[in-house]
Amino acid sequence: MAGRILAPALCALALAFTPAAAQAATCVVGTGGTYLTIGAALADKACTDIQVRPGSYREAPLTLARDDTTISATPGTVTVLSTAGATVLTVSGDDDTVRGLTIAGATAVRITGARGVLDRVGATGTTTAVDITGPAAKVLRSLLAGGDATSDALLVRATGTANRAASADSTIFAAGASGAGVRARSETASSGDVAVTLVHATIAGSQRAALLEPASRTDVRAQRSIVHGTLGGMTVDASTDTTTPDEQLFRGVTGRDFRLRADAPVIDKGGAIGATESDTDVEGEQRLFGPATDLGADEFVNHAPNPALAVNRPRPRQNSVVRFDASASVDPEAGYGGGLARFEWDFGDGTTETTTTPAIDHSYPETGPYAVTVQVFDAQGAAATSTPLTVRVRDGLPPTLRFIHPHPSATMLGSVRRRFSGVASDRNGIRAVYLSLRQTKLSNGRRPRGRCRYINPRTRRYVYRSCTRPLFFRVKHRKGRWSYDTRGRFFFRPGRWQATIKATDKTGNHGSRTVKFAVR
Ligand SMILES: [Ca+2]
Ligand SMILES: [Ca+2]
Ligand SMILES: [Ca+2]
Repeated sequence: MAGRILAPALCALALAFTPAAAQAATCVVGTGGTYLTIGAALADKACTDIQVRPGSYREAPLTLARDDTTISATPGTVTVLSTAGATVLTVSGDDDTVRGLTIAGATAVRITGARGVLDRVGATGTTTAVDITGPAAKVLRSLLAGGDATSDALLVRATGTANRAASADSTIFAAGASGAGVRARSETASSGDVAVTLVHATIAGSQRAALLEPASRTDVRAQRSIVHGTLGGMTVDASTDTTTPDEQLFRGVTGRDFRLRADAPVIDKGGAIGATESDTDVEGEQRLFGPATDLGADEFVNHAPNPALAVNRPRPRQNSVVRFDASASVDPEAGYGGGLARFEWDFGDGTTETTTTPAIDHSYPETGPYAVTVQVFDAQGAAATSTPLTVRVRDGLPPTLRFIHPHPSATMLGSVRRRFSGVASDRNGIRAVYLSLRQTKLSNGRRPRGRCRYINPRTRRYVYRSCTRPLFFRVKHRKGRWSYDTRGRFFFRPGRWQATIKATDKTGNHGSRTVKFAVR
C-alpha cells in the first residue's frame, strides 16, 4: 500500500473551493483520511498541512522538500518506521515543522533545509536520532534517543563553509550508553563553525553528554539543564545540574524514563521562563509549575491524590468502634517520589483527627447520621477531599433498669402477697422485660438441694436448676415501668434471694439488674 494515493482528486477538488490561494491545504493521512501513507501526502504538492491520524506507518524514505509545510500528529499516537534507507524523514524545505510524530530508524530525522522545527517529536536512531546540517534548526519538547549502544542523540554538522547554529528547548537527549547526547561537528578543515544552544535540556543515559569535533570550531552550551556524562568540551553554566545521581532525579533510570521524580532536587531550580522559551515541557505540560521552572526538559507537575474512603460498619451502634479506611486512595506520583503522606479526618460529629496511616478507629457517643470525609495529602502537599460517606449511628445504649420493689438488701416476710416493680426505659423503646426470682441460700446457709430454687409463675411452684442458668419469665411493662405480682399469697422460703430483671431494646441492646434480698 506504500505510496498509494486513495483519492487525490478529492484533495484537488477541495482546493478548488478554497478562496485564498495562500491558505494552507490540509491533507489527512490514515484511516478515514485522503491518503493512506505520509509519502502519498508529501507527493501531493498541494498539501502544506499534513495531519496524520493515529497508527503505525511503514514508509519508504520520506522527503519533505516544500517550504512552510507542517506534518503533525497527536503526540504519542503515530509511529513512523522506514521500509528501506538510512533516514526515515529528510526535511529539505525551509521553515518546515514536524510535530507530534514518533519516528525510528537508522537516522530518524535529517534536517537539511533552513529553520526546520521538530516539536514534540520522539526520534530514535541507531546511528543518530536527529541529524542537522541545515541552518537555524530548532528542537522543541522532543525526545531524542539512541537506538543502539553507540548511537548519538543529536548531531549538528557544518558540511560547507557556512556556519551552523541549532537550538533545543525542553528536550531529552538519551543517547546509547557509549554514544553522545549532543555531537557538534565541523566536517573538514574548511567547514564552518557549529554552535548548539540548549535550554531546559536533559542529557542522560550515555557516557558522553557532548562531543565537540573539533572543540576549536564547535560550541555547545546549556543552561537550566541536567547534563550527565562527560562534557567533552561543552559549556554548562552554574544553573545546570551535572552531579546529582540519576536515581535521585529520574523516574526510571533502567527504563530510560528521564522525566523527573516528585522529590528530585532540581525541581523549582530553573527560575522563570525566558521570553523566547517554551512555555510547555517535554510532555506538553505547563513549563512553570510551582514557584519556578525545573531544571531539564521535564517540568514536574504534581497531581493531587484520588481519595477513597470506606467504613467497615455504615450503621454502627453508639460507642461501638467504627473503622474508617482510606487505604484505597492513590497518588499518581506514588511510584516516583510522591505518595500519600497525611490524612485529615472529619468524622462529622465536630471532631477531626490527622494521621499518617490510612485507617483510623472512631466511635460516636450519640445516635444520628454523620457525614464523614477524609482529606488526603501527598508528599508534595497537594490534597483532595473524599466525597462524604454517611454513617448512621444507631442506639447503642442498654435500657435503663432499676428496682423499686424490693429495695436492695431489703428483708421481707415470706408469706405475703408480693409486688416486684421498677423502671425499664429506653430512648428507642423496649421489646420485653423479664424477671427471675431465685433463692440462692437457705436460712442455714446451704443451697436448696445444692442448686438454686426458682419461682415458676405459671405453675406457682418452685423449680430447681443451676444457679448459672436462671429461669426468666416475662413481666408487664408499660410506660417505662415494669411489675410482677405474685397474685395472692406465695410463700417465699426463708433465706437469701435474688431478683434479676433483664430487658432488650428495639435495636437489640441488652441490660440487666439484680437485687439481693432476704426472707425471714
Ligand atoms: Ca517547577
Ligand atoms: Ca512534566
Ligand atoms: Ca501527587
